[in-house]
Amino acid sequence: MKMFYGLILLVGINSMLNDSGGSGTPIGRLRQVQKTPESVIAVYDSGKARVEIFKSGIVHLTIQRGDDSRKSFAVIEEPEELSRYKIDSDKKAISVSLKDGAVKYLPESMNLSYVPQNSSNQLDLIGIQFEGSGLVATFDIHGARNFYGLGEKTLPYNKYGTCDTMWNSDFPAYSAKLDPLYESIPFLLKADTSGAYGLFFDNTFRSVFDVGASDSGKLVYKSAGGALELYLITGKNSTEIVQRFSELTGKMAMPPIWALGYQQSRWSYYPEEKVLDLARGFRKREIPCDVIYLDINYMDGYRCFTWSPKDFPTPKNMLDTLHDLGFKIVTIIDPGIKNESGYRVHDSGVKEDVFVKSPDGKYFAGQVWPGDCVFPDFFNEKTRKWWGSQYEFLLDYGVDGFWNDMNEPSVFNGPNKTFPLDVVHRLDVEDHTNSTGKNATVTHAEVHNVYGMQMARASREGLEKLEPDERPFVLTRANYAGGQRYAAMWTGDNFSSFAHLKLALSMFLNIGVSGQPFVGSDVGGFIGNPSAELFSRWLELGVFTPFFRTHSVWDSKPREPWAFDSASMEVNRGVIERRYELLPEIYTAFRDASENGLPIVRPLYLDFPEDQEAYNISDEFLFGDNLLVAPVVDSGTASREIYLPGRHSGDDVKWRSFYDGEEIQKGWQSVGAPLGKTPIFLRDGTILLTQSLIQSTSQQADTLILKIYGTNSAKGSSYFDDGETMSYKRGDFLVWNITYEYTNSHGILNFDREGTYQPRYRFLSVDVSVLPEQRGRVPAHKAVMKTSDGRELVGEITDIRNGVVRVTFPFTTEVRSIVVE
Ligand code: MIG
Repeated sequence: MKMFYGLILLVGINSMLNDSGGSGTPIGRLRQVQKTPESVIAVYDSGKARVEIFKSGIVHLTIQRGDDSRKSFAVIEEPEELSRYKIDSDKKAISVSLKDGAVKYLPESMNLSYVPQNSSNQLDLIGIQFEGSGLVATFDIHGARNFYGLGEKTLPYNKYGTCDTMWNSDFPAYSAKLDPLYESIPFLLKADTSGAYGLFFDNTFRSVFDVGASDSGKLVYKSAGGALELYLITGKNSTEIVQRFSELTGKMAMPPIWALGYQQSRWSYYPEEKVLDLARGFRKREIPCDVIYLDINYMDGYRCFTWSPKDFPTPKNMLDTLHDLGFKIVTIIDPGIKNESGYRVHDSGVKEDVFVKSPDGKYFAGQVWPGDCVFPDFFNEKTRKWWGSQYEFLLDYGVDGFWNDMNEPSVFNGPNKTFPLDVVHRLDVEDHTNSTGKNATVTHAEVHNVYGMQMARASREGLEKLEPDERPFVLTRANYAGGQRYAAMWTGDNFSSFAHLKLALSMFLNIGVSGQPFVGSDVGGFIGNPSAELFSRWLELGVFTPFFRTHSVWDSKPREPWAFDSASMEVNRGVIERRYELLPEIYTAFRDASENGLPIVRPLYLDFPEDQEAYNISDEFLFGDNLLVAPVVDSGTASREIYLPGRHSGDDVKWRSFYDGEEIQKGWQSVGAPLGKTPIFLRDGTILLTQSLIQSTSQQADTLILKIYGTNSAKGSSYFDDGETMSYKRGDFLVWNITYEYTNSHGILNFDREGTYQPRYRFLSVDVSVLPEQRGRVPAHKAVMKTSDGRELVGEITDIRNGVVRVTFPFTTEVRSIVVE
């Protein structure tokens, strides 16, 4: 991917001794500045700096020792032709003017400055030191005090004043202060009312972000090795920056719709009869559920790609029955392969030579669940193909999706619970070039943070190959920037407490702006036992969590929605039902995220960048474009303080209660929130798309129900496809843009259709007078649908409840308009 024009003669490291430039670095003095079609390169005695532009708005600055380069694991874009931009370069300065600001690199001092167009917060790289094998880069942040992102992090929500480490780590029952955790996304978003920028440090070694913690005016970035690989992402606001970051590193693929349903997990449900009982338990009690998870006990002695002959003697029958009951099954798969000859996965891996090796050329072995294990080296294609093909075993039984755990990697007896740092990974040759073009290995120290992402990649690519027309579902615990392309992720082994419920949400918000929309936490907390109240409250958040799964440790008490008392079962059923009623909105939010890269669970500041208050709120969020959710994250309360944004921004947003359409004032206030009644709000002017109840996505809902939350006008849009195959990529989808106008005592809905997909609803209902001020005003004497094929259908009033009138028609995508009078 990266080609260098003008080979540089490597000068020995000794040149640093008589080195005057580059603040004492082993890079030496500036020799010359050269240009290629895509880059400007400053050549030093024994290193170089390179400036490139990605995706109009991203400046990529590399400062490195030597001449090696490695293909990024995260970045999927190519640099653009520099001729498209205004660039001046000479030995004094390389200056780039972009729409949102000016970036200047000074080759002599190795400093960089970014002067945004509309912000007081300039950013300057004021020093870079290469120390030992590592580097330290210091930035003057010019008074900026609001930083977000950095992926899966505990610590305070606003990263200013924190020190965060990138080193994928397995820490069960982590505390709210523990760092690092399972995944690393070295992307930092500065965002405040004056403007925003993003900093992506695409260096996969252990690294640390000291965001004003040691020196209140500085961001200090340290990495244990490699180069400064800085992508400075400019844009007019944080929304644009997050979008550009997702263009650079890729977007979530559209998941199968069943992965949006409610999911039930436990370490572990076994044996077979227990799993079947669980499934029947949901159906018997009419609590919707789509997926059951099998944790490590389904395997034979924890050997991947096997079934326990004792506890799962007839897996095919079990899966058939579960499918008949409308469930999908996800099984866990760990990277550790039992080091045992005679075990077919081990033997074929040895034959194909896919396992990670120590420097002495022998396989590295470490202890995990199966005992002594060897580990696939997911960094090369041969191994990834081998790994991917293993899934055929489980697919043949009918398993639907896969859960990759322990892939930090976590090794019970490894140094620091992982691989030794000198373990050798074999890269794809084309991913790593040096002057000889041959060096295709790296040490674990360099790529530790990417191991989990490459495992998820191997899993996804394998499934795509085995079942090309199915959308894979892969869940991963460890990940790196760009990993949203391969898998959903969950926040690992959290704890049953209200503090962790609150923490889960603030983690989702930062993970979301770091490019990963498909995220969730173990509902109820993995370790410990939630009270009935905590569990119901966590389910309430779960309804609006992209990945919605209850999961708990092996010694936890039962945690099915009915496991507490009958009153709480009723609450839990109602909460889970809401997920299914809102599925058209939720599915549409997934579609939007897969196209625009924005989070599904979205911090308020993304949509309200001028509202100062929005930057401090980590216990409320926007869900998709229309909803604002303020879950209760404290115990023993039936109300909460909420903040409705838009007060300072001069824009004309108005908020309404989801439940009765009442208008709610902007700003701070207290609202009622009894158990099961999550505070949910909508933007005034929304047509909300909901559906009648189903018990799982394997059923077709009877009725699509439009709810109009607008006085004089409203709009809504919804995306539909078959929910499981790739045919949407061939155009088989439907996007409906719907508008509503109220004039002359008529309400008129207009439907605009794109795509050919035919949803199989039987009825289309419209709740015409959700808003209190419309009750009586739209009495719905008569409602008439006109279709594009010239039909006129008279709607039937099927319900009048609390003054809300529901009119119902046969469902047809030919609908052009509905007039209510
Ligand atoms: O060492 O598979 O985070 O969800 O239940 C523990 C057993 C291994 C850790 C995962 C958790 C899972 C558990 N696993």
